[in-house]
Amino acid sequence: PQRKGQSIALIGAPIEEGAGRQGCSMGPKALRVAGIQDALTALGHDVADNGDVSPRAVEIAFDGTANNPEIVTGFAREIAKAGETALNDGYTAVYLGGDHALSFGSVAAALRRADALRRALHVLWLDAHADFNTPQTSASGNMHGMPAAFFCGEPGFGEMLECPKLPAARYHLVGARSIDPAEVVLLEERGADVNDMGEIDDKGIGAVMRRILGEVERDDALLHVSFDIDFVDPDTAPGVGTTVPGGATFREAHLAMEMIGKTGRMISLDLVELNPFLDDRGKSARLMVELAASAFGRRIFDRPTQAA
Ligand code: 5AB
Ligand code: MN
Ligand code: MN
Ligand code: MN
Repeated sequence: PQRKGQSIALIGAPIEEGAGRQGCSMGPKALRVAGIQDALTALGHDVADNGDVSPRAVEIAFDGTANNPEIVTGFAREIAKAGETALNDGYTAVYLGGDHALSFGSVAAALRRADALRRALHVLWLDAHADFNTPQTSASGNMHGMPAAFFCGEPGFGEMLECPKLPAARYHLVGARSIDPAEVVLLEERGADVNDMGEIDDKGIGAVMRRILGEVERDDALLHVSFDIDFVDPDTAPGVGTTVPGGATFREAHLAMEMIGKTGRMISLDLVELNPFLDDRGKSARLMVELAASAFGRRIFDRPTQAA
């Protein structure tokens, strides 16, 4: 059931070097201006704003194509450290991105925490993309397209970061509509759980989410949710660099987040890929805050008889 009165830690990660264009570094500020702290506090949670991580570049290189590995690695390590500390102190972590390369760190923290508790972790990846490239497969070299391959244990990331491996079957991609050919091969070979937009159109977001969250329940697992704003259709959420038409509606995203909240199993949430430079008068930032609130218990009408 939905956990009331949680302690939530906001962790800002102004990373943009994982993306192909600038602007995501303004994301944490935009989410704060859009009222993330007040929205979660209003739901009865205790919300601490831990500020932004400020990493140093690390000397590192990968074989293949990977842009800005030094600063992306610096961010990943600092994010993992800040996240692990928050989780160990009993907080639910909410990462304010920043591009999706922040998840190298946030998922590492969640996996370390789950390991320490001897619990399984599932990762729910709400995204137009699979983010399953490696420096060997990536055509762009942009590292925001790689974190899922990293934490599922694909080789090629050297000494980037200490991270327990996630079995690919516990990587649940929802909303996909742009996957590179090499990613398709890898996702199939590793047995990742890919749910594309066709699946959502055919079965409905409710059925897709119910099946995934049922697996989380079955494993008595913890859940990390990674919300890439490009999961939502760009007409609804224009503040993104990598727009792909045919995305989730506000209502689909809303239901998904409510269902996540009702499990009471989410230990951490990424809010990523918001590019305020491309946004329309704060529309996408506000949408992200709304959807985060849904995952933390905001309901239109809470029927007492409604099954949790
Ligand atoms: B995002 C692409 N697969 O690797 C690549 O926005 C896009 O975090 C990656 O999901 C998109 O460059 C990364 C073509
Ligand atoms: Mn992504
Ligand atoms: Mn994406
Ligand atoms: Mn993107």
